[in-house]
Amino acid sequence: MANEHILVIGANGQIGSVLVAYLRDIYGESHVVAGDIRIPEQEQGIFVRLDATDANALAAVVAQYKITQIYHLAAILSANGEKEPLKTWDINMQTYFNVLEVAREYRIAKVFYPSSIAVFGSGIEGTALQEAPLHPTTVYGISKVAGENWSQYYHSRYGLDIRSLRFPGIISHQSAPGGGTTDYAVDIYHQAVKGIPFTCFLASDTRLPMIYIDDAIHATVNLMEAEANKITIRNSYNLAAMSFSPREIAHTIREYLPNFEIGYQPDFRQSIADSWPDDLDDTAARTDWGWRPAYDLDKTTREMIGALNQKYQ
Ligand code: AKB
Repeated sequence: MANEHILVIGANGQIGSVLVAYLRDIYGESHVVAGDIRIPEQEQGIFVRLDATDANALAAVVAQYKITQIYHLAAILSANGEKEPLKTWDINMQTYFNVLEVAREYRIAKVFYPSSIAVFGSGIEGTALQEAPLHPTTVYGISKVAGENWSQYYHSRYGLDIRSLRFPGIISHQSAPGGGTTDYAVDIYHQAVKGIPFTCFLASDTRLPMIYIDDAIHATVNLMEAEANKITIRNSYNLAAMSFSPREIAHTIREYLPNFEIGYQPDFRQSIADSWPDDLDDTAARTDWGWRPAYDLDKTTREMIGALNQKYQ
């Protein structure tokens, strides 16, 4: 472990900002390099300004810090992606090709690639099985399906140890999510704690799979630390924790903040949400490397309201 040198690309994003601190606790501060195109408000530990579309810049960081593992978290998400489809495809794919190639050339031991529930689309009613057909409706989803297939290809052709999770919407208080369809489930807590009525961009009964950030981080690191012979899925593992609608999350918030008000004005994100499954079957993750979520909706609401109360005090 002491010899690991980890690069997190997209370190200032919703997952990265929590993952970097978690990895530094495990591996030591000097063993984790945070890379992002955006300079962080507060620099802690090693930070490199990195545009992951620049293959040479990425290779220079990998060589300089003798990187042995890469977590590639940079991507344009589902809702923002629909505003500029071709740019989204270019950025999501170029950055991943650069990671795959640098990993091959520098013999990186392990790569983490986040996939998403956005890989699913029409043809699934209710719960998406691990082997469900993938017919994404967004350019983000298309890029994630392509990324999953390229992961499988680099694994079988070059033996690259790439591990991946199909993340549900992630709920966190540490940083704002950036341009996804599940963002409402974070924004709603901020508004509720500030005492402002919330207008939801999805209809009241739109159920989507979600996960609390601590569970998302544990799943990521547990998958990366599992023995290689336990990993039977080389495109991406379904990952499930909870599933709820805007009406249900509002109901749990009212248990803490009884005056909280919510209204509904569905926009273009409704059709994206409608194309995603209500829930995922994550039996493979549970069986192969022991995945178990610790947070349901009630526990998530308690954590979010507690943390945001402190933030806005
Ligand atoms: C999004 O909404 O685009 C993301 C995701 C589910 O991958 N949060």
